[in-house]
Amino acid sequence: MARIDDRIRQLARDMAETMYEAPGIGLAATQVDVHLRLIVVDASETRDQLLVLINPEIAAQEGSQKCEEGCLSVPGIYDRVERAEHVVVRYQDLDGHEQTVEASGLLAVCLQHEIDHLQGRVFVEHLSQLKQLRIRSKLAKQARITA
Ligand code: K2U
Ligand code: ZN
Repeated sequence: MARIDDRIRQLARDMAETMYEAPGIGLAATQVDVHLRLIVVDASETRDQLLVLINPEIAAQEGSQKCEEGCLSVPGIYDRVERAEHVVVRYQDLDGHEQTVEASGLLAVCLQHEIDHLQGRVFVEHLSQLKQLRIRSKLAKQARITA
C-alpha cells in the first residue's frame, strides 16, 4: 500500500496540468524525473476524465492493435506500435483504494504506453532494430544541429 500524502497529490495535479498543456493523453512520473510508480491519463474527447493511477499493473490483456504513437520524451518521432487491444489494469487511486480499470482502443494504448515508461521503456523499443537505428541517427543529427 503506497503512503499517499499531499506531495503525491500535488505531483498528480502538476502532471495532469503538464499533460493537458502538452497536449497529451497520458504522462508518467518518470517523464518528469520523478521515480515513483504514478501515471496520469485522460484519453477522453471532452478532456475531463482524468485517471490518476498509483502502482498500476496490467492484470490481463487480450487481442492486438497497431496505433501510431508519439512520445513527449522523444519529440518528432512517430511510428506504429503493436499493443494489446484490451487491458485490465489494477492500481491504487489517490485515496489509496485498490481499483480496476478495463480499457480498449486508445485508452488501452495509452495505459500500456505509460506503464512502459514506469519500467523505463519508451515506445521505440517495440520497433524493429533497423527503425531504432534510423531513429538514433535522426536524434543524433538533431542534437548536433542544436549543439
Ligand atoms: O507518455 C507520453 O509520452 C505521452 C504520450 C502518450 C501517448 C502516446 C501515443 C499513444 C497514446 C498515448 C502523449 O500523450 S502523445 C500525444 C498524443 C495525443 C493524442 C493522441 C495520442 C497521442
Ligand atoms: Zn511516452
